[in-house]
Parts: sequence; structure tokens; C-alpha cells
Amino acid sequence: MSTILYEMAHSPFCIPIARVLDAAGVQFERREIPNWDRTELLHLTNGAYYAVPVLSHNGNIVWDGDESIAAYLDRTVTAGRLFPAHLTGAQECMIDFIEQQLEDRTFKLVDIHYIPAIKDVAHRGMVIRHKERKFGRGCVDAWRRDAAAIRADADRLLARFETTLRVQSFVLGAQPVYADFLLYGIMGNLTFNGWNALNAEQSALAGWLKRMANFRW
Ligand SMILES: N[C@@H](CCC(=O)N[C@@H](CS)C(=O)NCC(=O)O)C(=O)O
Repeated sequence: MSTILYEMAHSPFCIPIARVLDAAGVQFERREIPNWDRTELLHLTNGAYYAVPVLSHNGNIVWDGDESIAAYLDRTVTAGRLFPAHLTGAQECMIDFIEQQLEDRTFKLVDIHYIPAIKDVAHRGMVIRHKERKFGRGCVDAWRRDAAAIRADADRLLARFETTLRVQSFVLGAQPVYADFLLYGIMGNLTFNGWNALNAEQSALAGWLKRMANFRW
């Protein structure tokens, strides 16, 4: 049966799912969802969910609900390799840190490039409206003004991975786990379209990114 990933290509939460499917050798179709029109997602989920990613896999429509897409894939495709039992606590700490603290900095460094690149003024306006309803009026301009400080803050958080990745292949050991895929999504988002680049001090992260990009089980 077919597998379809409904995504936004730059999304830090979609990039990990695409990479997991790819690493596991699952053939899948990618469907780009317009940021300003969630109609297809709402029809697919019978009104239950409007964010990306959503996965259609063997007739199941899956999103980050009671079970996350990553947990679903670990149960049905990757045989427990994304969430090995002995790393549960360490992964929970790391995933919270990546999804919350790190992503809170990196998405702003992307949005200041991503939003102006949306060609249609009404589509762009709808995305700005979504951001402003969550982060306040003028937030995108404020992030642009504060970009150097936000980047310095992101780099301070990324340094925590840099030291570890100098001495081991993946963030929690010799094999990649979901935290690696999630961090790969954050870095893929940050560097999307060349809008941001790693700096010279982030060489271990750069090496890990190459390992992650090519990893196959
Ligand atoms: N996977 C997460 C979040 C996914 C997410 O935030 N996706 C973003 C794209 S990066 C999105 O579609 N946001 C649109 C919205 O929330 O309206 C969850 O639902 O727990």
C-alpha cells in the first residue's frame, strides 16, 4: 500500500519523518501543503488536525496525536530503533530540549527569510497573521532586528551537541535514535535554502549532519 507524507519541506517536524522513512527504505510520496491553506489536512483527518506532518501509511492516517508519527513508525517500521527502551529518559530530556528551547530560536532565524520569500501577498499575509496571533504584532520584524542575538543563543545551545559529537557518532551513542532525526530536522530547517549556515566552530555537527543525511538501516 502507498505511503504519503503531507509536509512543508522546510518544517523541522517534517524533515525528521522524511529522513526516517528514507533511512528505513520505505518508498513514499511527498505532498507539499501550502502554509496558508490547511484544507487537505482537515479533510484527511476529518477536522481533527491542521498541522504538518501528517502521514498516510498502509491505509492509516497518522499525526502527532495520542501516538506521535515517530512512535507509530517505530512500532510499524523501524522495530524499536528510534526509541530504544534503555534510552527512554535521556531521549525524553533531549527531545524536550530540541523541540522547545532549540526550535524556539531556530525557527525565527528561518522565518525572517521564509516569509518574505512567499510570493503571493495574500498568502504571505496569512502566514504573518498566524505568527502574529501567536507571538504578537510585528514579531517577524523584531526577529529580523534581533537575528544576531537569536543566532548567538542558538549557537550556545548547539554547542551542547558539538562537544558530544566530537567523540561519538550520534547524539546518544553509536547508532542514531529519534533525537538525532529531530535535531537533523532542526538543522535542515535552519539551513533550508542556504538561509543560514553552520559556523567554523560547528565542525563536529557538520560531520554528524553528513552521517545523518546518508544513514540507512
Ligand atoms: N508535531 C507537532 C507540531 C507540528 C507543527 O508545529 N507543525 C507546524 C509546521 S513546522 C505547523 O503545521 N503549524 C501550523 C499550525 O500550527 O497552524 C505536534 O503537533 O505536536
